[in-house]
Amino acid sequence: MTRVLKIGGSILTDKSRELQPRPDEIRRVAQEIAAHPDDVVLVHGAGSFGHIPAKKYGLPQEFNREGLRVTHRSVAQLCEMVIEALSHAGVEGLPVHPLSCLCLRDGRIENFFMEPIEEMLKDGIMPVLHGDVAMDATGKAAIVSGDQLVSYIARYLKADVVAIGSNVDGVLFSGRPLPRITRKELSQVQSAIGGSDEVDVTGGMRGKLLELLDLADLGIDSMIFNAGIKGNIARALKGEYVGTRIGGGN
Ligand code: IP8
Repeated sequence: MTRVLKIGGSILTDKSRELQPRPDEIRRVAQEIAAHPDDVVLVHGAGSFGHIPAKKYGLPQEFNREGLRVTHRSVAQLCEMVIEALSHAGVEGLPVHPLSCLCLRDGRIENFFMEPIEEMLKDGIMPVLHGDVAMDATGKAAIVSGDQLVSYIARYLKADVVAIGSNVDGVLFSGRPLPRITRKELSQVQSAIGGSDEVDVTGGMRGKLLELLDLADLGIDSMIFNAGIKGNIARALKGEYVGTRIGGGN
């Protein structure tokens, strides 16, 4: 059972303060993942390690070489903390930095060298990816969100479980999480679905939903759930739909 799990940067970091991890939450998340570690590709958001430096340097609208370097360096640091916590929880993971293995065109993944991820899975190693800066064949500076990575990887690996954990209970409509959403229903709820309250250069909840609806169009359902609630990550990894299910099911 191949599983693609994303844990949002709002869980792992304090998104209002640059380079501010939440060590207790990183540890808890690692322990929950360690309870169901097999065939999991882990993607984490950039949180305040990515969105704040990216915004400071005007990425992705402006091409800023220093901004690319500084932003990548700090998201890689967060990735290292996640891998360290996983190792303490008994799971060996390795970093797969998107900057070095994929290329975008107009902000969308065009080429992605997936073999290292497949080999790691075969060898019982958890690949750990993250939202990152990336090169774009059109010459623009670019950012690849963890959500876009989830959607691409889930499609490529034909994942059985696809789950995006954020700090809200799912896709909220009138303050309540929708149990399920399909593309047909999107127009009715779209105006109520926001971006993000914090600094976010990749589109917040709307960005997640659009990525996952693309996946649902290919027959792969997914979920957006609250990873801040203890136990939810384990439930999601077992394939239980928590939060909002994206897609129509079979
Ligand atoms: O937190 C954003 O990734 P996300 C990546 O998954 C950067 O949206 C560098 C801001």
